[in-house]
Amino acid sequence: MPSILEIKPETDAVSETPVLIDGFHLFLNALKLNDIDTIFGLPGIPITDLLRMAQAEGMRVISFRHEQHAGNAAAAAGFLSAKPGICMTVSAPGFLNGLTALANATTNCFPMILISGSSEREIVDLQQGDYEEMDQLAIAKPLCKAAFRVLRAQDIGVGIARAIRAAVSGRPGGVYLDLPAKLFSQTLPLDAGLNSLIKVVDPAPSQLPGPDSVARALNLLKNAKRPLILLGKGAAYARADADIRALVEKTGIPYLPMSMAKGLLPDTHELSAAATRSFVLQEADVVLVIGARLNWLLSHGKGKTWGQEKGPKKFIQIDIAPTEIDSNVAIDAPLVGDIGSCVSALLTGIGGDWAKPSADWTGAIAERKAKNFGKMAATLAARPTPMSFQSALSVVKEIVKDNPEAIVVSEGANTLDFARSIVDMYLPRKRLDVGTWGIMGIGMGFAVAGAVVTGQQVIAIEGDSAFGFSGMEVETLCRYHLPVCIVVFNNNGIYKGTDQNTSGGNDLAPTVFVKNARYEMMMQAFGGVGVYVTTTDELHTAMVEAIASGKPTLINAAIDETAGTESGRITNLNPAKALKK
Ligand code: OXK
Ligand code: ADP
Ligand code: TPW
Ligand code: MG
Repeated sequence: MPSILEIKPETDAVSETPVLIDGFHLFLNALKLNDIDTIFGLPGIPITDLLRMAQAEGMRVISFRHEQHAGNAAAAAGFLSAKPGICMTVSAPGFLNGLTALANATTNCFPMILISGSSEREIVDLQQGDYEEMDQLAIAKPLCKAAFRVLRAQDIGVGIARAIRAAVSGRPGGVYLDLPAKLFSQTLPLDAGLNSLIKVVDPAPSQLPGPDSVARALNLLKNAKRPLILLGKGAAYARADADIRALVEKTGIPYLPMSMAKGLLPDTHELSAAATRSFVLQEADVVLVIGARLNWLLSHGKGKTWGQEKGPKKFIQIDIAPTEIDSNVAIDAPLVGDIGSCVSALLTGIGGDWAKPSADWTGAIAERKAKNFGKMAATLAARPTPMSFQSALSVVKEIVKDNPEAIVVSEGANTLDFARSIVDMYLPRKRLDVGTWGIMGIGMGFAVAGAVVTGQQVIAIEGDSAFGFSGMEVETLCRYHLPVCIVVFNNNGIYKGTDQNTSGGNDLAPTVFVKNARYEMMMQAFGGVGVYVTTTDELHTAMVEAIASGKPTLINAAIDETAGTESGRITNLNPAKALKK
C-alpha cells in the first residue's frame, strides 16, 4: 500500500510545484471549488485515503458507525443548507447501507449525493468475483433522481458538476455518483486537471410562473369564501420565508403547516389553523398548496378528511415539478415555478385592495382553536405517575420555547405524533422528522447534521424503538463533542410495552422490549452524559443542564407503558383495521 505522502500530487523536484494531479485530488478540488466543505461517511477500501486527504485539505470529515446514518446526515445537511449533502461509502455493502438514506432523501426532496467507491468494471461486468463486486450504478438508478459513473480522471469535474446540478435544481433529490477505485490513482497534468474542473453557475435557477397562471390563481383566491393556505416542507426548503409570511399576513388567510413546515411562521401565529386541522380541511373552499404533495399525509386531497360530501374544493398548487400537478385530484390553478418566484408574483398581484376572509370563517377557526388549546392545556398540566407522553412533552415544549434556535429532530409513532402537535416551533427549518415515508432511523444522522451544519443545539425527541435504529451513533456524537440532547420516550416498546403474546409461547410479543432498559448508559459508555428520569421536574433539570453544558446527553424518560396507541394517529392504515370494518 502506498503511504498517504506518496500519493500526494507529484511535484517538480526543482521548483517543488506539482506537475501532475491524481484522481483523489481532482475529486477533492472539484468539491471545494463548489463550496462543499463537509463529507459524511465511513472509511474502507477504496476511500480510506480519500477521507484522510479530504481532512488534510481542510474539509470536515464526519465519520459514522453505519452508512445509513452518514447518508441521513447528508440528506439533512442538504435540506438545512440548500447545498447537496455528501455521503461517501465503500463498495457493495457500504453502498447498500447508504442506499436507504439516498432513496429517503429522494422521496423527501432533499438534495444529497451518495458517492461510493466501486470495484473494477472489467471484472464486475464479467461477474468474475471482484472484491465487493456489485453493479452499483444499475442498483442505484431507480432509487434516486440521477446516477452517474466517472471512469476517467478528466471527467471528474463534469461528474461532480452534473451531480450537484441534478441534486439541487428543479425538485431537489438524491443523486448517486459511482467512482471506481482505479479512477483515484489516474493522473493528469496539473494545469489540464485543474482546468477540467467546473464551478457550477446558478445550480438551482429560478423558474418563473407564467403571468396567465398567476392571474388564474389570484382570481380563484380572490373569490374564495373560506380560503386556506397549506405549507409543506418544500415551502420551508425554498427559503422564501419573508414572502410567505407576507402572503399569509397580507391576505389574512389561515394556514396549516405540514410537520416540517412548522416554524416557517411561528406556530403561535394567530393565523395558524394547526390546532383545528380537521375542521379547516373539511370546510375550506379554496386551498392554496405551497410545496406539499397531496399524498397519503393529506389523504390524497379527497374523501372525508376533505369534507368531500360538502361539495368539491378548488385547488391552487405551487410546485416546481410540473408532473406533481393533478397527481391525486384536479388542480384548478397550477402555478409551476419555484416557490420564491411564485409567491412573490402572487404578492405583486394582490395589491392594496385585497379583501380579507370574512369574520365568519376566521371567527369559526378562532373559536375552535381556543377550545382545542384549552383541552390541550389541561392535558399538559396534569402530572401523572408514571409520566404520560403529554406531561413529558410539556417540558420539551417549554425548553424549545426558551431555545427557539435549537434544531428539533423527532421520530417514533406516539412520540412523534404527540410531539408534532405539542411542541411549537418558532423559526423556519428547525424541525426534522420521519418525512414522507414515516421512516424510523433518521434520528442520530439528522441530529449530527443539525449540529454540524448549523452549530446549534439539537433536541432529539425519540421513541425507544425509533432510537434503537441509530443508537450506536451516540459514539459519533461523543467523538465530535456535538451539542445534542436526546430524550428517549421509554414506554418499553413499539407503540406500548404491554402487548401480550397470545400464542402461549415464551417469546415476548413482537412489539415489546426489555422492560426499563437503561438507554442512558449507552451515552455514558462513550463519555457523554446519561440521565434516567421518572418525573417532569427531573426531565426539566436534565434538559436545562444538557443545553447549558452543550454536552452530548441522553435522557431516558420513563413513560407510562400502557399509554400508546398502535401506529399513533395513523392506526387506520393498518390492514387488519380494514378487515374489521
Ligand atoms: C394540533 N392540534 C392541536 C394543536 N396542534 N390541538 C391543540 N393545540 C395544538 N397546538 C390538533 C389538531 O387539530 C388535530 O386535531 C390533532 O391535534 C392532531 O394534529 P396533527 O397536526 O398532528 O394532525 P394529524 O391528524 O395527526 O395529521 C395527519 C398527518 C400526521 C398524517 C399529517 O399524522 C402526520 O404527519 N403523520 C406522520 C405519521 C408518521 O409518519 N408516523 C410514522 C410512524 S407510524 P383535529 O381534531 O383537528 O384532527 C408507522 O409507520 O408503521 O406504525 C407504523
Ligand atoms: P410535505 O411532506 O411537507 O407535505 P412534500 O415533501 O410532500 O411536503 O412536498 C414538497 C414539494 O415541494 C415537492 O412536490 C417539491 O417538488 C416541492 N418543492 C421543493 N422545493 C421547491 C421549490 N424551491 N419551489 C417549488 N417547489 C418546491
Ligand atoms: C425503517 C415501522 C413505525 S413507528 C415504529 C416502527 C417500528 C416504532 C414506534 O415505537 P417507538 O414510539 O419509536 O418506541 P412510540 O412512542 O409509539 O412507542 N421500520 C422502518 N420504518 C418504520 N416506519 C417502521 C419500521 C414503525
Ligand atoms: Mg416506544
